[in-house]
Amino acid sequence: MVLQPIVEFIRSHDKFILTAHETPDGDAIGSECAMGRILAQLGKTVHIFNSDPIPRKFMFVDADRKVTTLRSKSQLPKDLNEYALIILDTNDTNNIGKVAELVLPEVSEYFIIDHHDIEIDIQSGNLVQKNASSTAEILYHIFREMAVSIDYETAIALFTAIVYDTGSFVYPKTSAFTFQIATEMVQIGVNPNLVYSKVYECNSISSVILESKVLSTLELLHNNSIAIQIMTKETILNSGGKYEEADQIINIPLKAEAVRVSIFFKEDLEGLMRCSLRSKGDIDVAEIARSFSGGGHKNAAGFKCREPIAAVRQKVLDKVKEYFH
Ligand SMILES: [Mn+2]
Repeated sequence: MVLQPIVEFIRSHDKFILTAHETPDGDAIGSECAMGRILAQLGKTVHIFNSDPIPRKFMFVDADRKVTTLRSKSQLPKDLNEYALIILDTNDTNNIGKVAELVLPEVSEYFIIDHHDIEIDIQSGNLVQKNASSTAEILYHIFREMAVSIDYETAIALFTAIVYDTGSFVYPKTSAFTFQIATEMVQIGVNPNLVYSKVYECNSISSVILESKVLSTLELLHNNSIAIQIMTKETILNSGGKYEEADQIINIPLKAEAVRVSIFFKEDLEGLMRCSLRSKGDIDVAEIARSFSGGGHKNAAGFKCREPIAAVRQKVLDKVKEYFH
């Protein structure tokens, strides 16, 4: 891994804004919090701004209560042009929402750290390690290179990010090195059962109701090999749950051996429809997502729907079905 450019980037700036992708997940939040603590340790000024709120289940990771939802310019530091921006867990500047509009054009420089598959060359400095299990895993390499000390809070953030992004150490990019980092984090004091219970057993009751409502939309096609679920704005409102609480529902159909692709259309409260895709084995859903201007990993990807859902649904199905011949 070529670490010198990011080490140099960190050393050469004093003020940082950290951000991650829209609807931040465990890796996005954990990576921001870990990087935030390390930069603070190095004496840097740090702010964390996201376009969407931190999901309730990841609040325990934000020990310093630094993760802020960016709503207006007035929240930003006055000397924004003296700040450098680090974009975590996405390599697409169209995927950072309000930060792209209010921060990106104003900062002196930006740097991307990510592990999603990418085809185009990024213009800015960047560190994209496609084989890494998580962005947090890349951060671990950077921290070791810089010889900073990883304290308990930083270890919790890194461990949670890795647990989330590897589906508890089982997704395809999980490596022996992923386990080595986890071992070290546990040696620092992280309790794996505590992290599990925070991430997977502290959901709201309304999120469970939301899950049952979405699961009832399940449609099975192509000999049960393709599963489709839909969550509308009304479904969210009727359940009392939150958009971000639906992040695991897409994995449920994959529990069936026959299901090889799970497709999930989800509308947020602003009416924006997104399509998430998960697959097992050789079906490359990142390639499918890219044909709709999205992106991701081979087995987990997504895109924003720019056309009516019925039309997108058919186009996605046509693309997916190509993999079954
Ligand atoms: Mn990630």
